[in-house]
Amino acid sequence: MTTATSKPDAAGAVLPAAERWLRAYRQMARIRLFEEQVNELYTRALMPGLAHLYSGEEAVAVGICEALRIDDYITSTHRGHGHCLAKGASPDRMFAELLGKEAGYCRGKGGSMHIADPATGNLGANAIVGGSVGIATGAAFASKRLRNGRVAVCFFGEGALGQGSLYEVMNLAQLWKLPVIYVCENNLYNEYTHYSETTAGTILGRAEAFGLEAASVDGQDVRAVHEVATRLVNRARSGDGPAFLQADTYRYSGHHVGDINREYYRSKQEEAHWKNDRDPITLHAGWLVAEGYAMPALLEQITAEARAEMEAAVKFAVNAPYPSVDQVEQDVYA
Ligand SMILES: Cc1ncc(C[n+]2csc(CCOP(=O)(O)OP(=O)(O)O)c2C)c(N)n1
Repeated sequence: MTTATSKPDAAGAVLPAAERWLRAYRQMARIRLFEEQVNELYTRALMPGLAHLYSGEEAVAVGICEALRIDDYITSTHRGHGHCLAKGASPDRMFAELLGKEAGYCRGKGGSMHIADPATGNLGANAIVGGSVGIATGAAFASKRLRNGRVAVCFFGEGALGQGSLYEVMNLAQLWKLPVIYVCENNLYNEYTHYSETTAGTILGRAEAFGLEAASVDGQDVRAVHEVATRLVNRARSGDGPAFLQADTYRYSGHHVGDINREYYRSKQEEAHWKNDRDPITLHAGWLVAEGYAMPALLEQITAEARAEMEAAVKFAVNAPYPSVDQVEQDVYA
C-alpha cells in the first residue's frame, strides 16, 4: 500500500490514510458538483452576472487545503469556489452569495468573486488578477509577529505572473522569512491567451530569483499536491520561510460560464485529452479502488451524497430572501 504524508486534522490528530484519501475524493466531488450547479444557475438565468468555474483544477485546492489547519489563511482569485469549499466554506451561503441573497457570505452584495469566510481562514476571493498577493503576505507577516504559527497560502493563476506586486512581496517574504506559500495554478490560459505568449522564461525561475523554495507538481494528482504542500507548509510553519508552488492543471470550461465557443484559442482535442485522460477525480478514484481503500459503490455513494448536498444548497439559496432595500448602502465602501 502506498505511503503518503500524514495530514493533521484541526485538532492536530493524524487521519488514517483511508479516511484522508476518501475525504480528498469527497472534497473534489463536492467542488465539481458545486460548479455544475453554478453553470446550471447561469444557463437558467437564475444567477446575476458571471462566474469562473474551477472544474478540472480540484486536486490543487484540495491537495493544499488538506495540508492546512482550519486557522491557516488562504487568499483566492476570481476562480475561487474550489478554494472556498476546500477550506471549509458552506455551500448554502456560497450559493446564496451567488444569487445576491441576504444569507450569502457578503450578504449578497459581493457575488462569486468576493466570497470571504474568516471563520475558515479564507481572507477572500479577488476580482483583481494578482490582487491578493499583498493580503496573503500581510497575513503571513502578522502571523510571524504574533507567533501564532499560522501559514498563509496565496492562490493565483499564471496570469498574475505579470503583476509587479508579486515580485515586491516575494522579495519581502524571503527577506523576512514569512510563512507564506505562493501557489501558481497554471491552467495554461489567461482568459483566451496561452500563457507561453505572456510569460517569458520559466515560472519557477521567477521565484528562484528571490531565493524562495520553489517546486512544481502535477496538479491533477491530489496525493502529489498534498505531499509537496505538506512539506512546504511544515517548513513555513517551523520558520524556514516562504515557498512557491507551480501546479500544472487545466480548466475544463471557458474562462467564464459564458465562454462557450473556445475553438479559436484551444482545440476540442486538447479539452478531451484533459477530461478523458487527466481528470483528477477519475484518477484518484482509480487509485482508491486499486489500493483497496474503496469499492466503486462507496465512491458512487459519496458522489450521490455530494450531489444531494449541492442540490439542497441551491434550493436553500433560491428560496432565501434578498437583502431589504434599506440595506442597499450598508457594507458598501466603494
Ligand atoms: C489587474 C487585472 N487585469 C485584468 C483583469 C481581467 N482578467 C480577469 S481574469 C483574467 C485572466 C486571468 O488568468 P489567470 O491569472 O491565469 O487565471 P485563470 O483565469 O486562468 O484561473 C484577466 C486578464 C483583471 N481582472 N485584473
